[in-house]
Amino acid sequence: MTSGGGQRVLVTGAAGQIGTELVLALREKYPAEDVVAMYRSTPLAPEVADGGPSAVGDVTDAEGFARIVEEHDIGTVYHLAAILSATGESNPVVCFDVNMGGLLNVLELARERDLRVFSPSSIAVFGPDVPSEAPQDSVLHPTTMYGMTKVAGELLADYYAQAQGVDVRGLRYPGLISWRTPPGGGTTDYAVAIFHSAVQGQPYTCFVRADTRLPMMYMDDAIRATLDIMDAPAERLTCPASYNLAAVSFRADELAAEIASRVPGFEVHYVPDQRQAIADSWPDAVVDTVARDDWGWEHEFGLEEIVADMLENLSREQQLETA
Ligand code: NAD
Ligand code: AKB
Repeated sequence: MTSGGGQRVLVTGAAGQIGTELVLALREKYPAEDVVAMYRSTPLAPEVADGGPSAVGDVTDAEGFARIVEEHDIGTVYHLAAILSATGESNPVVCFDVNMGGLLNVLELARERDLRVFSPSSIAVFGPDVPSEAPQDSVLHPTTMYGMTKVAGELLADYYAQAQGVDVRGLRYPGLISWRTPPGGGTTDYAVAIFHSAVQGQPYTCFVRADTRLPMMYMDDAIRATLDIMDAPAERLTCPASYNLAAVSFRADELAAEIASRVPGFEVHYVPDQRQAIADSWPDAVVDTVARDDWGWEHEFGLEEIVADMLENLSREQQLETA
């Protein structure tokens, strides 16, 4: 076990899109009873709830969170509980409270109890003034509250690492595509919702323009990157809390065309809403050569592989539901 203070691992936000899959992956890597799934109101997926320990709590409640860490003998926290970009623009104060207050509670406890921390960042740290392919070292002027909390979260993580000696690591995930758990209120959610319509034989109404190009990644790659960066030797990491991470970039209509090549007759209509402005504020792609050089990051899934795997898994799930 690679934890600091205690023996076990805690995943906050364990009912979410990433948390569900990360808990399952960690329970493959470590004994299942050593991986605690923490959630608030959204229930855990049955395979997470039934496969090991869990705890109910709110990351903005410092005392309650400390109790969970103490009771479960936690040494490493994968801190995924957050409010994402689209929900964050509807509720900016809640977004600030959860994303900043929750992270501060996690990092303070990490300082007191010698915990290791994974704290994800996002392509949302970038604003409209970066090049269309954002380099690792860019100006960070996001236009959303979510992006602002991610920039401040990276700075907070760097502060706790440098001034307080906390081992905290993080990745700037692109939009993540997965079939097991629906995404929780982000701008890149169209790249998941489109598959659900396709397997149901329905047309999809896409909330961004056809020519919207964003950085994306399959969940399998994101989970592998998460486990790899936590295992990487500290001396290899030149920007431990804020690595650009890339896999593929595609326009919404390129994704639709790839799906239509496997689902004949599939139709997409484009009706942009307020999420278009968020998508337009993010870069088309990110440059992740520093992650590749520092700790050997390589993605495995391109657009074709993502589409094939998504359609296969969602079709199987749908057949099971209707059987
Ligand atoms: P999600 O919305 O699917 O899950 C987040 C979970 O946090 C939810 O289950 C929610 O109930 C929980 N939560 C919210 N407020 C809470 C609180 N106060 N206390 C406890 N739990 C609370 O999000 P996700 O997509 O799994 O994202 C996880 C992390 O990864 C976030 O930090 C997010 O910013 C980051 N990220 C995600 C993506 C992506 O495409 N999914 C991309 C970039 C970065
Ligand atoms: C969102 O769209 O908010 C997330 C992200 C890229 O951070 N998927």
